[in-house]
Order: sequence, then structure tokens, then C-alpha cells
Amino acid sequence: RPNRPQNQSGPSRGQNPHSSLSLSTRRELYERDFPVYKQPVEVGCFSLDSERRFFNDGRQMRYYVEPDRSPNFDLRDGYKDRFIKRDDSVKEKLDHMLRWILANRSKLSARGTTASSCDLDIDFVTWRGHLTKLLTAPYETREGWQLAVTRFRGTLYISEVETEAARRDQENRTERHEEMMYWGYKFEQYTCADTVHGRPDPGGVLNTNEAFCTVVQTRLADHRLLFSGEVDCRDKDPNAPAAPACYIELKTSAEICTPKQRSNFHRFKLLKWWAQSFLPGVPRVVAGFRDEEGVVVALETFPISKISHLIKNEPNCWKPTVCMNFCSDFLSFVKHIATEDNPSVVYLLSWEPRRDVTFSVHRDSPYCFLPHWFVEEMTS
Ligand code: 0WD
Ligand code: CA
Repeated sequence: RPNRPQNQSGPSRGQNPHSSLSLSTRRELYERDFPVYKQPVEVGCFSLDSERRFFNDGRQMRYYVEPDRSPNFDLRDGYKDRFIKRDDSVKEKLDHMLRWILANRSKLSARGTTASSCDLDIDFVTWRGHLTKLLTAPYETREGWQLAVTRFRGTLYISEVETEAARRDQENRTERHEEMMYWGYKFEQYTCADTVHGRPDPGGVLNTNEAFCTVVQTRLADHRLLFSGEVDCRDKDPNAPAAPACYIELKTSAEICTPKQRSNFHRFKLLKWWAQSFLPGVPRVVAGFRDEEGVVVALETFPISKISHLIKNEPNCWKPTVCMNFCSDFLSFVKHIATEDNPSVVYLLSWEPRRDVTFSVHRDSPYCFLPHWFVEEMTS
């Protein structure tokens, strides 16, 4: 698709740096003041059980239990004999979120007494993970993405489509890589309890079908957002602040031994960690640093609000304002192009590193992702 010359009339501003058919991810274009990002408010939550069944409640919530001595967690334990892995060939798209929306419609539809009062008072519905990819795009050099967008009753729904490259990578994973993907979940099992006074049970079976997800509402510039993200656990102190401020994100990372490793950690990993937790207002990440054998040798807490200071001395480092301004402009771009309100029309936005974001339009295609049960119940 050819790009038109720059500085044509664009999404919303008079002086727009983008052509109307594509959107640049170049960092320099997004170095302006930090956009308005309202404190995210939790409007609900849901749980997925060991068989991936949806429940409109917090039954899968877990509680963080601070390890009392130097950890020495063996993240390889149980991989062969106590691990039930979610079937990632099942593409769930936005389905769980849509179920949550139907169960909680009264909390969302607002505009009062007008004829369209059943419509959601929201511009965008998506997964937090999709927004994380938008925030990090100006700095991403390896993995592109495709996002399917459908406008339905005034709301724009965004659902990821797996790229060819991602599908190939998934098929060609090494056994070592497969096992390392387990390590993150195993760390959760060492540090989380199922009940507020309980203890972690690292001897139990680990089932990655189970999930607890928060649903938050917020606003980025003039975009009203509703998104959901999986939350690892919460602070068990009854005096902890209300959600999402009581939530804790757990991560594992290779132990840092050299200045080069430290610099890479700041430049790449902290960007992903910051973007993912900043979006839903999760205030801290607890990181387990592990050696080559998968043994956690140190724990460190990273307050999200301190990450941008931590990286300030890093030359050529990422900037939160670039991430947020790009995301905001991307959403303006989507509003501008996805004009037809029709559940069977998909605008497919595609991006590869070092290229612009482009789009194509698809009617009644396999890209359609709003299920009939959702469209029908929202229309009735
Ligand atoms: O492409 C996606 N992100 C999709 C996610 C497509 C379809 C469904 N989902 C949903 C699932 O229902 C899952 O419960 O993803 C939920 C998590 O969504 P999210 O919070 O928006 O995703 P993200 O921020 O990318 O990942 C959060 C955690 C990951 O933890 P780490 O610490 O590694 O970032 O959710 C897990 C993973 O543990 N996770 C997933 N779980 C199920 N399905 C998926 C996935 N596709 N991707 C990440
Ligand atoms: Ca995690």
C-alpha cells in the first residue's frame, strides 16, 4: 500500500505529522508533553478456572506471600510431572472480555435517556496486552503485530491477529524455550497463596488455564478505554489500598552480572514491565532474578513510578511520553479510518519494525471476531 506524502489532513489535529493512510512509529514524532492519562479505575474482574471456564468474580485472585529467606526457588521443579499447559492453539480473541461486558452492561451504558442508551459509553475495548504492544512499538525492533478493529454501536473493539512470523516462532520453539516459559508461572506458585492467610504450595499442580483478570476504565487524551489484564496477585494486607493499587506483577529475569546486562535490562525489559503495569495502574513489580539453571537467587521490588528515574542515566533510552503519545495517536488514527459501524467489517492494522502502520479493510472475512452471541445480545 503506497504512503501518501506527509502533512496531509490527518486524524484530529491540524498540524498532523502523519499521512492519512499510514502512521509512523518514529520516536521523534512523539516527543511532546505527556498526554492526559486518567488514574485507571477497576470496574470489575473475572476469573478463568482450571478448564478455562469464565466466572464473573474474583475466585482466582491470589495473595502475595513475601519469601522469608534468600529464595533459592527451583523454577524447573514440576515441569515434567506437575504441569497442565493451556492450549494456546485456541484463539480466544476478546471473548472473555465480551462475556464480562454482557454481564456488567448496566455499569457501562451511561448516556442516560437517549435512544442509544444501551450503547457503551466507551471508545475502545481491548486487552491490556494489546495496548502494551502499542506503547512499546516506537522502540520495538524485532516483532511486528496485526490488530483487527471493528466498530460496533459506536465502540471500537481491538483484537490481535497472530502474525505469520509469530506462528512460525511458536512452532519452532526449542525444548529449552518451552521450559523457560514455565519458569515465570513457577515463580508465581512459589510466592502466591490462594487465600489471604494461606501459604504458597509449590508442591501442587500448576495449571496455566487459571487466571484472574481485572477490568479497568480510564482515559488517554480524548480516548475512553475499557480493557482487561491478567493480574498475578494482590497485597494481602487488609489495609492495602483498593484495586488496582494493591495488585502486584510478578516477573522472572536472568540475573544481572555485567554492566552490559544491566544496560540491556534497563533498555528492553524495564520498558515492557513499565508499559504493562502502568496501563492498568498496578504500582509494583516483584522480580525474581534466576541463574542459568532456573534457580531464583535474588528478589527485587520495582515501583512502577520509579522506573522512569532508574533509566534516566541510560544513553538512548526509551521515554514514557513517546510510548503514551504514540498510543494516543494510534487510537486517533483508528477512529479516523474505522468509520463503518458494522460487526462484520474488520479494519486490519499491520505493523513491522522500521515501517509505518498500514491498514486494509475486510468484510465477512475470517478476521471477523465479534461473536454472534455478543452482537445479538447487544442489539436486543
Ligand atoms: O494476545 C493476547 N494477549 C490474548 C490474551 C489473546 C487472547 C486472550 N488473551 C487473554 C487470556 O484470557 C489471558 O487470561 O490474555 C489474558 C492476559 O491478557 P493480558 O493481561 O492483556 O496479556 P499480557 O499483558 O500480554 O500478559 C499478562 C499475563 C502474562 O504474564 P507475563 O508476566 O508473562 O507478562 O498473561 C499471561 C502471561 O502469564 N498471558 C496469557 N494467558 C493466556 N493467553 C496470554 C494468552 N494469550 N498471553 C499472556
Ligand atoms: Ca507476571
